[in-house]
Amino acid sequence: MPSTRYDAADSADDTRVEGANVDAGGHDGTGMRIGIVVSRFNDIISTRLLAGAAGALRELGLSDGDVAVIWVPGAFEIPIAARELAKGGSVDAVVCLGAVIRGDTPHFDYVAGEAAHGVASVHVTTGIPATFGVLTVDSIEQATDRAGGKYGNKGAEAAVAAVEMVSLLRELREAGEGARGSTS
Ligand code: INI
Repeated sequence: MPSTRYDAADSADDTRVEGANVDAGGHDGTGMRIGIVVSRFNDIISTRLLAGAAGALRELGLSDGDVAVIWVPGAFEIPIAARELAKGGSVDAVVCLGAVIRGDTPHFDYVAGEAAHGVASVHVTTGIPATFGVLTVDSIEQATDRAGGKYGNKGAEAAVAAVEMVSLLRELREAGEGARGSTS
């Protein structure tokens, strides 16, 4: 089982900063619905990222039925699938997974850049958090190190970030509604 590099003791639930009002989401994913969009290109890496993400979501209390996995051809196609999932209303967050590995041409920059901008635009335009577990690396070795190797599993980290963001946004939205209610 790939390492998740996630330790409940480091959970954002326990975040305290002297003199600052730090609000951070929790890590209880029970009852959340999460979509995972994963690219087939470099699937030797993306399947490991997917295993890491699925394992982390299970650890955080989601049942397998609450996790939808959507495959796309490459990282370039991740944003449009993530956006459709987010707009569809069937998920609370989308975890985006893939591996873009630098070659000898500028292709890498276009694919990696569009994947990153596209995923960021999903949460900006839909209000549904979309997390970025797409590796952008120079070599297959660097990718392996980050897909369950010596630098952990970025798929698991993106899954933990998704649960944390769903929880945080719920808190912020409830607080916003409370504040509006108290002035009316
Ligand atoms: N897609 C990836 O996910 N990773 C890559 O490293 C990659 N490279 O190197 O070309 C890649 N290209 C395919 C791209 O994402 C699209 O699927 C393709 O261009 C069709 O639109």
